[in-house]
Amino acid sequence: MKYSRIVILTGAGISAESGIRTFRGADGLWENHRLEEVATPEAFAKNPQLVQRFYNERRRQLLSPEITPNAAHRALAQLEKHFPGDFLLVTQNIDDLHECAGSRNLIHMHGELLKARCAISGQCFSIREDLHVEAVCPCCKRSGTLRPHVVWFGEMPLEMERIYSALADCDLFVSIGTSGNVYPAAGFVECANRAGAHSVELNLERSSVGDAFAEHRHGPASQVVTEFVR
Ligand code: BV8
Repeated sequence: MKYSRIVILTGAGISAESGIRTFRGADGLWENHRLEEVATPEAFAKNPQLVQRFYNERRRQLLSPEITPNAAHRALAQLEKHFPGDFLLVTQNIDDLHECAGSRNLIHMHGELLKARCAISGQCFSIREDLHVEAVCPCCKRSGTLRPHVVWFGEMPLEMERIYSALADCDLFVSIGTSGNVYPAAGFVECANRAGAHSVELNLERSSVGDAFAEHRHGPASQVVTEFVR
């Protein structure tokens, strides 16, 4: 591969073939609520049980044994392992399938489904059998202070400085399995183009920001990603 600094962005589409529903594929609906109505601090303040149910249901699905990384996750982990240059994987997904496939240099810009965060200290805890979000917080010993460690609409995504710095310096930007509907992630391709990088969209179909990419390969991620990294 003739590149030396790669940034990859993934969205829900890379986990679709592992059995995790995408947002727009399911009309972005859950119990007749739009994602933008459930995944917000206001929704959590107004109806914490509804929001907890939303995340508990997705956590239960993610932890079921049949949900495993697919060939696209594995191809990215192999690329990172053998690529001699700089490699950064930024995911919008809150599942742990990239880690399970072996990816290491990874940023979860929208947080992680399997973690809870103390609203007081900001400390994060892995959600396990004996620690769920409704439990007493291990650090402040109070109940009601834990929340999903997830970035909601209107909240600042994580590690944005590190992401923008990598985008400003990359010579290859690859976007995989994202509809390009959610910002600031949907704007990353413009940053890469300004850096003079080659930009590639690997997706089932052209995304909302498809016109900004120099190259497109459409098809299921398990095929187009494995072919691209070959
Ligand atoms: C913020 C965690 C302020 C929760 C999520 C302009 C600039 C800045 C902000 C905004 C802006 N305009 C609007 C905003 C506000 C808002 C926003 O973008 N709203 C949208 C609805 C218009 N953004 C925010 O609020 C963000 N924060 O702006 O803070 C700020 C910003 C910068 C600086 C200072 C302050 C926070 C957004 C994060 C919200 N949290 N997730 C949870 O998951 O429950 S977003 C959530 O939805 C996901 O993380 C993901 O990002 C998004 C879903 O998008 P996709 O991953 O693309 O999934 P989708 O289903 O849409 O598409 C799947 C794609 O895969 C499809 O294209 C499909 O064709 C394809 N596909 C399907 N199967 C396959 C496949 N591809 C390949 N193979 C297959 N088999």
